[in-house]
Amino acid sequence: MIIATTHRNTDFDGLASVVAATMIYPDCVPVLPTQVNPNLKPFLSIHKDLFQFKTPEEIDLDSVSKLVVVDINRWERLGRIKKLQERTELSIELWDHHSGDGNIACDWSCQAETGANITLMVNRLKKEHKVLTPIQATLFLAGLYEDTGNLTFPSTTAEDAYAAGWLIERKADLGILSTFLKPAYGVKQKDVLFNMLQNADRQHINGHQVSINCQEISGHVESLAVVMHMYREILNVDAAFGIFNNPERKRCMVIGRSDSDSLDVGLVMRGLGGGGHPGAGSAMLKKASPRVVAQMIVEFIKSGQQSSVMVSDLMSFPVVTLPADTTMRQAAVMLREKGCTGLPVTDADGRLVGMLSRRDFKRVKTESRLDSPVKAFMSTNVLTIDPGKSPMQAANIMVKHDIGRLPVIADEKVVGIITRSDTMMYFYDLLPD
Ligand SMILES: [Mn+2]
Repeated sequence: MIIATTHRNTDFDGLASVVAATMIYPDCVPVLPTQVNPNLKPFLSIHKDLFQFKTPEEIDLDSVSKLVVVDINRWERLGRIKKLQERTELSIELWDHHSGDGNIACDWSCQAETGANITLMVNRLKKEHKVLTPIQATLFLAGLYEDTGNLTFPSTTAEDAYAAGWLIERKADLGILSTFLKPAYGVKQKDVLFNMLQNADRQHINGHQVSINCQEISGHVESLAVVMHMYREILNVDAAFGIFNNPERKRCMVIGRSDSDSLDVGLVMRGLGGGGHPGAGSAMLKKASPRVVAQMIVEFIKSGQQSSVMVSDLMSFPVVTLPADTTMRQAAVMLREKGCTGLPVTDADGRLVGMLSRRDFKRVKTESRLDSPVKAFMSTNVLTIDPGKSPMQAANIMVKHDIGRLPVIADEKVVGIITRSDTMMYFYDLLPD
């Protein structure tokens, strides 16, 4: 007998991958762990007659000749199926998209770091020109969307997006999908979040609002990343760190989320022996006291390891400024010559007093008014930014006030100017070195 199975606390990706396995391996019996994620239950009860899942208890393990493991690479996550580990003559095939240390030795495997495991299996189905029903396509897309956050998580690859396109072509039902796809946020996660909010703290570190929260957890709690994401959003801090201490297992899981590009969570996590990228990261520490871990996080942030790119790196300088008594006629020539849509206006000491833009010429009604000084037409309510601020902060101000440029001010002097396109170039990583 061939069986296909996946991890306990099965998610849509695991479920979809088990169903895909039955299409790839003829006569394969799909085995679903008894414990599945809460959001799978309504789907399973509606589609009960369609998928003939067996529980591990219903399987005569002695008659299993081949085991297909999907969306996991560790025996201890397989529940009762783990007993097959002792069998020597068993053939094992593995489909897994998790990086790192698995412990299932297999005869054949398909492993790649895609955002979802179902992507690997969809690629095979595509190659074999398999025909999918709309229900299968919907289930597969549910798995793909859940694991990639609708293709938004940084782990998402182009392969995932191609697979999604292929599934939509095969009539995956997006309406049904949104009904079943709720974040993996169940009772356990709700309890953790509730406890975290009850003793939430805020600290000011290096100009950042940061919250560091220690929680004791027991057993395995999935989706703590989702909890951290919500926690940071509710507290509305720049960055949030959750230290989840599991005394039985003598280990601490640290998860960080940041919304500020000047606080790189990935760097902090690398300092703790983990990893990640600027917005999200995690680390696993053995035998560490949560209090010490919290101190380490504070130290890493204080030591100013954080990113690096500032407004001063992106701004243009020197800046052409208009003395306040320049006439509108002269200013028009300047704007045309410099090819810009606005210029800062300064007083005799070089201090910023206003901003003149092309728009302001609309208020020049008569020819003679062109001889009036710019200070009569400029806007005096000028927003500025410090050279040490982050590109994200500059972009936030420009978006919020719908302006295209910000004068950069240091010691009351205009030292540069940063435009919307400067920040766009930075976000899309298009800056010349
Ligand atoms: Mn997965």
